[in-house]
Amino acid sequence: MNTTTLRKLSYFLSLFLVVALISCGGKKKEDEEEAGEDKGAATTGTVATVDMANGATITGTVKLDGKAPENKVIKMEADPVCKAAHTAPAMEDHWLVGGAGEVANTFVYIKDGLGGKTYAAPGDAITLNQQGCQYQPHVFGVMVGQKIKIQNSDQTLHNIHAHGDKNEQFNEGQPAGSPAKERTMDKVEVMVPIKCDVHGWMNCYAGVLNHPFFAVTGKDGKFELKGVPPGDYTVTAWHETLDGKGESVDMKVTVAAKESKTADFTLKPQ
Ligand SMILES: [Cu+2]
Repeated sequence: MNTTTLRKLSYFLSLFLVVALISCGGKKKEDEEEAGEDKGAATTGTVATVDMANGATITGTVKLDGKAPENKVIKMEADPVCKAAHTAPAMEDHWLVGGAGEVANTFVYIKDGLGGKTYAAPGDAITLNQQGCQYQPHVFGVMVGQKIKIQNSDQTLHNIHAHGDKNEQFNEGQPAGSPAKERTMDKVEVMVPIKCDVHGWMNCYAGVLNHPFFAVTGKDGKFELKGVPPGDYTVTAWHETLDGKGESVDMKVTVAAKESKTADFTLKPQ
């Protein structure tokens, strides 16, 4: 082989290598894109199920640091039916605090860390009752698409007005004796205030999530989140007295499969 032939061979070999490298690079990129699509489908396009057998449990108590502000008596004279429904004076229910500072009606939920997973709503409805011209429950969680069954147990007219920012508002009268209404909310929103336009003191809150890892503390201040997938989370405690003040209390919690972790929250009286 003479020098010219060698040069030509070397040129074609280089060209071949460049083409081969480009092809490999392109293939790698395609593979990455496909993997990305698959990952996306796994985290955002599919509906996850709760694995109770392998999931972790996060439990805790919400306590108040300080003395609870006193609830005021609700003046129900404007509607004799409401007043007659109470043998003792009806009290506001902004603060339900136990002897050791346990705070009820705190909405505790996973705010971040589920990687965009969504979960199917349960078939069972959440019942929101209007009784004695107060809402029962005062704070509740509901999943996106889950039915909220709204009952009027009072012999008077109520008007349910949901003041969501992201969810469509609804504003409907419900006369005494009328059947329960069923409504759903279709956007994640913590919290949606619900009020009665007839009785100005009536208010409650719905926490709307696309996953089931939420709870409302009872009178013992306790909550439990079960079946939580292993991961790093922001768990948040919301209380109505913090609402509108730009605050809720966040806590970082990491859980492994089947692990039990404690996350105790302390609220400051507002
Ligand atoms: Cu009312």
